[in-house]
Amino acid sequence: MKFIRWFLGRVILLLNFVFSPKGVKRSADEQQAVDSKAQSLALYQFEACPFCVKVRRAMKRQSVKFDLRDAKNDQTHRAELEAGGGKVKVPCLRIEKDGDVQWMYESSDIVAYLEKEFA
Ligand SMILES: N[C@@H](CCC(=O)N[C@@H](CS)C(=O)NCC(=O)O)C(=O)O
Repeated sequence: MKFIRWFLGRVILLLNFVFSPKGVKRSADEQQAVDSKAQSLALYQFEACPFCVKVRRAMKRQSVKFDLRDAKNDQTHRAELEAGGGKVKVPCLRIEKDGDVQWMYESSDIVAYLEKEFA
């Protein structure tokens, strides 16, 4: 069972690599504004989780980069996610705004948020 899960994870990563989406092109100034806005975000994720791949593809489409935190192997990130968000479920987007922190679960909500903020 563990091997099948690992194998399917590799297939997902391979397909994601082969069919990688194209990122939107912006002027240097616009991209700088996006990069600076994205500094308030971090994604807690597992590398081969299909829902996390879905969110990373949305990031790629929007040409937005922020911290990817491995909540599977990195015990510090895992503990941060559990303490802040309330559960170890991924993907989870950590959004920091005006000193407040919001933890957003559900890949579809995260993708919709990225599209609203960066499209
Ligand atoms: N409906 C969720 C599903 C997320 C999900 O099932 N994530 C799995 C990893 S692929 C997980 O975190 N499992 C741990 C758990 O549910 O405790 C989404 O779209 O984000």
